[in-house]
Amino acid sequence: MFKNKHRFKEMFVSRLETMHGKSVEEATLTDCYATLGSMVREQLSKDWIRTNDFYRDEPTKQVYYLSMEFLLGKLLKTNLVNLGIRDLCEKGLGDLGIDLEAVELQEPDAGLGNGGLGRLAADFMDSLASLQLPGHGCGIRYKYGLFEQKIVDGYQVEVPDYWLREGNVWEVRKSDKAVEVPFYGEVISVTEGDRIRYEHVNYEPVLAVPYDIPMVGYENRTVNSLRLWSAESAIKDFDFNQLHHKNYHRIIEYKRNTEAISEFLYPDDSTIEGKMLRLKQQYFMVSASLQSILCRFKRKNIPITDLPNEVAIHTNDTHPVLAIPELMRLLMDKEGLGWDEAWDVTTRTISYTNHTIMVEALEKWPIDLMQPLLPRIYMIINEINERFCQQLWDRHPGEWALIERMAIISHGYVNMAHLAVVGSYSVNGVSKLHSNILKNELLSLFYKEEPYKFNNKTNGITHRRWLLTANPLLSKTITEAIGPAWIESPEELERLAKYADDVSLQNEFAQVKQKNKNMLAKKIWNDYGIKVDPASIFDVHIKRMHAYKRQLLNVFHILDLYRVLKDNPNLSIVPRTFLFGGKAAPSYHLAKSVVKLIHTVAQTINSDTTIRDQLKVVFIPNYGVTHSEQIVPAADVSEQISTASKEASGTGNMKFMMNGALTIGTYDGANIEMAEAVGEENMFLFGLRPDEVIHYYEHGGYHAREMYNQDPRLKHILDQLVNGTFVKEDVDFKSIYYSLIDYDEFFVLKDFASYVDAQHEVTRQFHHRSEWVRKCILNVAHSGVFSSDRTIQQYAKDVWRLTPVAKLNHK
Ligand code: B1H
Repeated sequence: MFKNKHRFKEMFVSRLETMHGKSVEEATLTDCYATLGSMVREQLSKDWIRTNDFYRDEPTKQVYYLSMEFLLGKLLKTNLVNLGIRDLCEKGLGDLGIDLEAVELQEPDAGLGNGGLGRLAADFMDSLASLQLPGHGCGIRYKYGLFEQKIVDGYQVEVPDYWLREGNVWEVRKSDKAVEVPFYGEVISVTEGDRIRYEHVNYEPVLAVPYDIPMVGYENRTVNSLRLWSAESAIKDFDFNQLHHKNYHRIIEYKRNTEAISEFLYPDDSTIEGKMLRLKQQYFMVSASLQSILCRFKRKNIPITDLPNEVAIHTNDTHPVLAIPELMRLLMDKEGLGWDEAWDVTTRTISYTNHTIMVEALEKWPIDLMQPLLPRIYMIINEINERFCQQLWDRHPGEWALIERMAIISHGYVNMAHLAVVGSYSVNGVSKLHSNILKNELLSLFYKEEPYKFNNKTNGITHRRWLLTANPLLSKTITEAIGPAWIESPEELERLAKYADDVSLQNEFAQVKQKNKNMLAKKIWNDYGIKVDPASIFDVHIKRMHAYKRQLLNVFHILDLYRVLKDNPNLSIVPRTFLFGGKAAPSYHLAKSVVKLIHTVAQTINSDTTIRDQLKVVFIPNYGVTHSEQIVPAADVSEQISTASKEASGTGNMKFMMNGALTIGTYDGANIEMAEAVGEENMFLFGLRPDEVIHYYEHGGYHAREMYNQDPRLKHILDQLVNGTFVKEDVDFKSIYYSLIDYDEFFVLKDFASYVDAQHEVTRQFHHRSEWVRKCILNVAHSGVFSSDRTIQQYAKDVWRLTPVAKLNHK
C-alpha cells in the first residue's frame, strides 16, 4: 500500500475525501492525523492478524504482562518509524504542503499511567515486539487518563484528561471476546462424590469488553497486542419494563457503578489509599485477563496442567497480584482441579516484580473491604495464608513472631506483597541496589525461606523511541560515526567510546545538542512566553513530584545561587536554565506546595533584572511522555537526586544518559549501574550512600535542626520560606519548612552541602567544552546496556523462558 510516495499521496488524498469530505487545502491537522492514522492501522493489520494466527497455531509460549498502567504516549510516530515508512510519509505529505511532525503532534497522549512504572510497561511492549517475542499487555482502558495539570497562580489544578474525545484510531473493540467478572454475592459449597466444589452465586456481573491495540515491532512484521478492558453493564437487553418498576433506581445505580470501574486511572504514584474502586479495578482487570488467557489456551486442547509450559503471567507490582487467587479460582471452580494441582500450576505460572520499598506504596487491603466484594477470592487467599503459616510453623515451630511478620493476612489486612512472593515462582527488583534491598531488608524473611525465587532485572528504556525517534539529529550523528548496527543492537553504541576524543565528533555532538536546545528554547518561548538563553546550561528535573525525589534540594541550590548573585552584583557565572516538570498526586499536599514554591521562586528570579538573565527557572505544566521526548534531547544536566535507597531504579536517568546529558545524582537505583557502566568520573555523584541512609533510619542520629543551625546557607534559604520573602497573597511555605526542620525524612538538609559542591563541579566542567562533550559521548556510548531490549531478553530467558519467533520475519 505504501510502496511509493506517489501511491501514498493518492491514497492519502482519497482517504481524506472519503473520511472527512475535505480537500487537502481545507483539511485541518486533526483531519490529517485521523486520515494517516487509519491508513497506518490498515497497513499493519495484515501483520497483526498473521502474528495472531501464528501464536494461535504454533506451539509458542506466550507471556502476558499484567499492569494497571501503560503510559503509551503517542503512537503514530513510533508506528511509522517501526514500520519503516516514516520518511516516505514525510516526503509525501511534504509534497501536499503538510508537515508530518505537526500531524503527529495532534495525537493525544495515551496517559494511562502515573510515571515510571507505567512507562516501563509501554517500553517493554515495544521491546517484546521488536525482539519478536510472543508477549502481550493486559490493562484497563481508562476513559480518563492521568489528570491534566493546569497551573493557576502557581498552584496545581487537576482537570480530567478525556483522551478518547476524538476516538482512538489504534484500538479495535472485540465485543465477541467480552467476559463477565463477578463481584459481591455469596459462596456456596456443592458436594460432588468425595469432593467439595465451591460456587460463587448471586453475584453482580460486570461485562469486561476488550479493546486491542497493536504493538508494532521494529521493521520485523511482528505485531503483538495490548488488550485493554472496558467495564460495561452486563444487563444485556435493558429491560424497559423495569423503568416503571421499583428496580429502576437499582438498575441506574448498577450501570453507573459498573461503568465507573474503567473511568479513571488512580492518580497516585507511590502511595496507596485503601480505595474500594481501586480494588474493583484490580480484580476487574485480573479476572478478565485470566479468563481470556485461559480461553485462548484451552483452544489448544492440551491438559490444563500444562499451562506453565505454554503461558507465563507477569504481575507489574502488586497491583495485579489478585491474579494468584483468581487463577486458583478458575483452575479449581471452573476447570475442576484440586487445591494441590491448582497451586502447583499457579505458582509455576505467575511471576512478580516489585517496584518500590516505600511503605506507603505497599498494598494492604482491609479484609472488611475485600471479603464482601470478592468473597471467593478472599476465601482462597485465606486458605493460601493458612497453608503458608502451617508450613512456616512446621519449619519454625513456636516462632509466632516470625510467622506473624510473614503472614499474608494479619491485623485485619491482606498484605499483597506477601501474597505475591508466596504465590509466584520469581520475584525481582528493578536495579541491583533495589533487588539487594528486597533480599536484605524489605523481604528478607521471605528470601531466607525461598532464596531461589529472588533475582534482579535492571530496568531499561526503548532506544527506538528515546533515541532513534526522539532525537533524530543525534541518531544521524551516531550512525555516521559508527554505522547503523546500534539500532538493532544498542550495545553497539559502545563503539562510540573510541571516538570520544575525536574533535570532529565532539563538534558534531556539541552542535546537535545546541540545535536541540535552540528548538526547546523556541518552544518554551512560544508556549510559555519565557525567554531562556540557549547557551545556558539546561539543567532538567522532570519526574513525578515526590518528597523522596527531592525537587526541594534542587530548589534550595537555585536559591543559594540566587543569593550568591545578589550578594555579588558584578559576578558573572555560566548562565543556567532550570527546567522542572511533574505532577503531584491530587491529595499530596506537600508535593503540591513544592509546585507552588517552584513557581514562586521562578517568578522572583525570572523577573529580577539585577541578575542579568543569568538564572532562569521554568516549570513545564502537564509534564508527560511527549514533553519528555522534547526535553530530554536538549538537556545538559540530568537531575537524579532521590534520597539514596528510595528510587527503586529510575528510567528517566537512562533516557538522559542515552541522549548525552551528564547526570548529577545520588548513589540510588540504576544511577549506580550507570556509574559502573560509564565510570564515576563521567557523572556528578554526591550525597549519603544507601547504607548510611538505612543506618540512620534504623538507628537515628541525624538531627535536621542542627544542620539548619550550622550551615548559614541553609538557614538563609529556610528562613525565606517563612519570613515574608515568599509570603505573598495567601501563600506561605510553613509546611515545607517544618517538614524539614522537624524531621527531614529524606535528608534534604543533610545532602545539601554535598549537592552544592557537585553543582559547582558541574559549572566548572561545563567551562571546559571539549572535556564536557567527551563525557557526553562516553555516556551515550555506555548507555546501550540500559536498552529495554536487554531487560526483556533477561526476563524472557530467566523468568518467562520464551523463545523468539523468528519465523514471522518474512520481509
Ligand atoms: C514505581 C510505583 C507506583 N514504583 C503505586 N512504584 C502506584 C506505586 O498508583 N499507584 O498506587 C503507582 C506507581 N512506581 C516506580 O517504578 C519506581 O519509583 C521507579 O524507581 C522505577 O523506575 C519505576 C519502574 O520500575
